[in-house]
Amino acid sequence: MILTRTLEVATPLELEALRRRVRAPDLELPLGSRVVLLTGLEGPAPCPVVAWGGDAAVARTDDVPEALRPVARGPRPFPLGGHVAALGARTLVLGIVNVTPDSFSDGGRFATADEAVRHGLALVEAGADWLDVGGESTRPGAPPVEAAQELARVLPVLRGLRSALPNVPLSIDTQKPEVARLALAAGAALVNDVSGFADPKMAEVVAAAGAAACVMHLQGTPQTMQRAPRYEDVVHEVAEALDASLARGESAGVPRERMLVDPGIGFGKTLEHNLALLRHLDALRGLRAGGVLLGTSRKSFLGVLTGQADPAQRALASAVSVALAAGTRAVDVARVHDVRQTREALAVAEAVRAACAGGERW
Ligand code: PMM
Repeated sequence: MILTRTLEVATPLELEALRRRVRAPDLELPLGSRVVLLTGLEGPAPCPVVAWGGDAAVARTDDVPEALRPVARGPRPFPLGGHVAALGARTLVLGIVNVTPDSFSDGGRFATADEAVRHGLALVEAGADWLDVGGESTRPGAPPVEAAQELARVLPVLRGLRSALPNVPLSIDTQKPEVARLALAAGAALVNDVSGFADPKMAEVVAAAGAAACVMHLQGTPQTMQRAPRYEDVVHEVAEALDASLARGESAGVPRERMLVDPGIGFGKTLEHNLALLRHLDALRGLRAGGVLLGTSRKSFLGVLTGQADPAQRALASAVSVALAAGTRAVDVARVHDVRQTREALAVAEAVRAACAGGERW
C-alpha cells in the first residue's frame, strides 16, 4: 500500500531524518520546502520523485497525483443508527463515559449506572456530540474483565442514556463480540474496538447489525503494549495495520466508509511515536475510511510533556492536542473526557482555520 504524507522540511534535523528515510545522504532541499513523502513503494514510483531509496521516496507536491494525496475530506454523511452525522464540517466531540473501577484517568468515578448516566448527560450539556461507553479498562497492565461483568456494567448505562438522550449517538468501547452484540441491541450505533477487529467475529457482529465501527491501532495487548514498543516507520506501520483492520471489516460486510480509523495514541507507543503520529495524521486520510478519530485525552504522553502527573489535571494539554490536529483538518472525531474545554479549543482552532481559508490571511 502506497501512503503519502505532506512534510514541511523546516530544520536541518528534519532534512537529515528525511535523508535517512529515503536513504539519500546527498538529498538537498531548501529549508521551508513542502514535499510529499511516499512510503510502501514496491514497484516503480507512481510519479516523478526527487529521491528514492528502499520503500520510500520524496516528491514535489505538484507531481503527486490527486488520488495519492493525503487530502482533507469535505463534509460527508456518516450513518449512525437512526441518525446521520455530518463528518468533515467540524471536529465532533465523543464524550467518554467509563464505567470501570480502574480506567487510568477516571476509574471509579462513575462506578454505578446512575452516576454514569448523569455524567453522560453532563457531557452532552457541555457539548458532546456522541458518547462512548466502556466497561473494561485498557490502561497499560489492566487485567481483562469477563464478558458477563462488562455487560453488567455497560448495559444499564446504555439503556439509561438511550432513553434520556434519544438523539445522541452512542458507541460501545469493547473488544468482545458478545458485548458488542448486546450493546448494539441496547441502543449503541457504533462499536469502538481498540483491537481493530483482532477477533474476526467482531466485524461480523458489526456487519449483522448494520452498525458503524472505529478500528484502533494497538501494538501488543493492553497487558504488554508499553513494555518496548518498536517501529521502523511508525506512521506507515500504523496505517498499514489499520488498512488490514478495514479489510477485515470489509470482508465481513462492513463498508469502508462506515468505519473510522484511530492511530491509538499511547497504545504501544513511546512519546516520539505519539508525536510522529500526531504530526502525520494526514497520512491516515489515504486509507479512505469513513473518517479519523483521535484519542489523546489525559494520556501519559501529555503528562510527560507538561509535568502534570495527575491525569485529571491534563484537560488543557488534551484540548490543545485536539485543537492542533483539528487545525490541519486531520481529525473528524475527538474522544475526550473534558468536553467543555475541548469545544472551546476547537471553536478557536476552527475559526482561525476558516479565516485562512477565506483568504483573510494578511
Ligand atoms: N483510549 C482509551 C480507551 N478507548 N478508544 C479509542 N478509539 N481511542 C483511544 O485512544 C482510546 C479508546 C483509553 O483511555 P481511557 O481509559 O481514558 O478511556
